[in-house]
Amino acid sequence: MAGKRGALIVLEGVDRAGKTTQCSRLVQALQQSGRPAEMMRFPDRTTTIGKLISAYLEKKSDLEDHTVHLLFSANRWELVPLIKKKLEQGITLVVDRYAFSGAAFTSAKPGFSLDWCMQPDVGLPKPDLVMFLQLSPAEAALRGQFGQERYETSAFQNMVQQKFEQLMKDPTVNWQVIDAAQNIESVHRDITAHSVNAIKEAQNLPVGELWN
Ligand code: Z5A
Ligand code: MG
Repeated sequence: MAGKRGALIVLEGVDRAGKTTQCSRLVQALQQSGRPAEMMRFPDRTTTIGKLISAYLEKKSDLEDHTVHLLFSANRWELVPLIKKKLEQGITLVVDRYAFSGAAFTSAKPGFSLDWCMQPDVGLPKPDLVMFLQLSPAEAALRGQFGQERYETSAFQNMVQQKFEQLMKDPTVNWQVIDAAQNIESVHRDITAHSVNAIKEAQNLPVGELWN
């Protein structure tokens, strides 16, 4: 009998919402309960493409806006064979940002439509669950100042939040909004409950294609 596949679980949200914290906690909890799980993050700054992106985010280089958008997308596509292999092996992948960040961040720039921004990621492995960690700018501010990287300003982050809200209206994606203002433990409990459900539901279904 063929083994059961793993689930593709994505965490999205604004700056300092706790995505990275919660991805690691979730992977740990799944592993401890006997469910094989691994973490991935986008951008994956370790690849050749990822290094170009990282230099851009750190403002060590400038890239034309369309170009960097396509690099972020290419950085996901280059990992698709690995994503598919892990899912087939029954490993659940917990992913820190995905195509939704790609579309939300570039479409927050002047002159970019959300539709254009989504196109390069059409057909990526479709997440079985996307959790949006909701946090107001006031609550994010309590977690410290913005960092020094590109995009880390309140005007830009407000625009990004609006774009995420547009993306969340899409009923073809399994969105769950999580109240990220709760303490780390409570957020973790919510996220784990949704994930365990998604793992159960995904195991006998084929992996879908995003936005297709
Ligand atoms: N980007 C793009 O343009 N296009 C794309 O396709 C993709 C990304 C994929 C890279 O971000 C940038 O690239 C990002 C989007 C853009 N630009 N911005 N902004 P990144 O993922 O590398 O960013 P980061 O440095 O990891 O920051 P972050 O993701 O915004 O933070 P976070 O992961 O959501 O939060 P955290 O690191 O887990 O927590 C932040 C702090 O809050 C930390 O001190 C925690 O201890 C604390 N924390 C966490 N949870 C709580 C709770 N519940 N209560 C209190 N304090 C908490
Ligand atoms: Mg992070």
